[in-house]
Amino acid sequence: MDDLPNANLFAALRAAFPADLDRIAVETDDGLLYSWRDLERGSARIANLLDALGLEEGARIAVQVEKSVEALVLYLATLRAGHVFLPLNTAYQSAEIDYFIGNAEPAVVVCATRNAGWVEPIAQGAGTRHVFTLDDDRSGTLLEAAARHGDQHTVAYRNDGDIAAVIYTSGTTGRSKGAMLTHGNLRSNAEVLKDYWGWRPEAQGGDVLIHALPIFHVHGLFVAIHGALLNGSRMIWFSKFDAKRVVERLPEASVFMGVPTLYVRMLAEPRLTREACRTMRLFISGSAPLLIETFNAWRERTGHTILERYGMSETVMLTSNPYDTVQGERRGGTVGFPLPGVQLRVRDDQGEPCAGGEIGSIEVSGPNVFPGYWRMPEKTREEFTEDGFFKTGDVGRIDALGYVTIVGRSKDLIISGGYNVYPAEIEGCINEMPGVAESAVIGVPHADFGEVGVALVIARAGATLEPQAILAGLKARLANFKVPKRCFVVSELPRNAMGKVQKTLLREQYRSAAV
Ligand code: MLC
Ligand code: AMP
Repeated sequence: MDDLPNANLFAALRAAFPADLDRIAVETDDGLLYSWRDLERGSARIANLLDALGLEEGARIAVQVEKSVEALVLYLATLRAGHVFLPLNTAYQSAEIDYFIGNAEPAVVVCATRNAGWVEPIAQGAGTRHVFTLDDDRSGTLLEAAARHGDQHTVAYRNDGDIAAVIYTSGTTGRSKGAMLTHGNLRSNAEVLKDYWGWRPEAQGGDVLIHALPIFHVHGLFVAIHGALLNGSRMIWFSKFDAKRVVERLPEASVFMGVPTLYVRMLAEPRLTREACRTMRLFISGSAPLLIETFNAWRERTGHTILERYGMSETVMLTSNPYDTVQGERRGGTVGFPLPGVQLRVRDDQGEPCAGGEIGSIEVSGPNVFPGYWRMPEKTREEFTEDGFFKTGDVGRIDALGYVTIVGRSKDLIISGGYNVYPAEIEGCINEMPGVAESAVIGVPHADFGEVGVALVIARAGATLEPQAILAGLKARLANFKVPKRCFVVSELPRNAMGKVQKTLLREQYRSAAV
């Protein structure tokens, strides 16, 4: 077995570092410079620290910290040491973190110092042996402990099928599932994208990526970071997205990746011009539908055609509009073609293939598709077909030329500013509030976030409910992006013959509620 090359994703990323390790790898928006040597040595020190903890095979390293280059180094170190990275959205509050840590049973938890007071007891309760802190000002106990370790480290040997990361994705019944992604899933996808999106080797001028997404989800953590690292490309690193600042830095960059909200906000900046984009090679959008209006406005203003792609936590990237015009044009409203190696099919309710552009359920397979959900074998079985295709829960069609269009979702999901919100989770919280008989949460159009949640709530007989109090109650318990933007107390909800709430009707009725 040891004769096989090391399939550890870190080994592939490290092999792409430029020969001159003193060159700049990451430049933060506030002017800090990190060389490739800093990434190499910093990840070695943390990997040595993890090794010294004597963790068991497959140990999970759960991380809820603000975005920083040190957090990126922690990710690299976790891969390097052969452990499983488990990133958590910084917006999650204690009840949410309690669930993730309880479910994942991480060996190590890394959190912000300001949260340690409540994270530490949760971690200890779940049997976690090591809790470290990491802040976005290069401080915290993790770096203090790592500084006592050496800066040379041999990359742990891993097979393609070994788990590299667990990404929690909300479940339709309200409880999140941890999608396990292997070194092989992540590496194969990154290699395909390097080629498909034409990342430029240094000899051809190289690339500079503006990284302005959070690093706790697939888009910012895998697609963007792996893209740059696997090409040995510099990143301009924003700890938080700021449309004005990003537009100001465009003339130093060549690649940008964002969710549609980022494009909407940049279009509102008067300094976004063709001239500002003169060095840019590629703008990529994904994680949520890009409105055709945004696609057209961007082309008109900048002269660039946004490349829209489609993916998910369980599969990393699945489809992409073409980079190369030889393969076809980038079509607004579509997510392009299945990536090389990805099989994507559309089937009807009977499981029959949809022919001639008919709409159906999207199913996928390929080296990028995850092996299953963490400790949920039954859920995993349900989500795969008998012949091994993963049911995405997205509804779409494939046209005669092969372009895939997502037309909706069979899963009851709201995508708000690129974050997923599962109505069942919000409804569950509302239904537990005193005086509430029932609730329904729906997604409605929103100019900035694309879609936002609206809650419809029915009071129990004799109870009086205040919409603002309901929203405040949710804010105290849930990550802020999950809190509906509006709440209405209603006397009834439309139902079908089976008694099921008809959310399609509600979405129509409340279409303009959040505009
Ligand atoms: C922030 N708020 C949101 C929100 N983000 N509300 C709904 N949806 C969102 N996405 C709310 C906050 O609760 C707060 O409300 C107010 O807006 C301001 O908060 P903020 O923190 O200042 O917002 P901002 O920093 O401007 O964040 C907006 C954003 C961010 C668009 C930059 O949401 C973001 O980075 N989104 C990207 C998500 C992402 O990376 N998705 C990839 C998933 S991977 P209040 O009331 O508290 O003031 C995936 C697979 C794939 O899907 O295909 O890629
Ligand atoms: P997540 O669970 O956060 O990984 O979100 C994945 C979901 O985001 C997919 O199943 C799609 O519903 C949606 N998605 C990702 N990219 C796109 C896109 N380009 N257009 C429409 N929906 C998208």
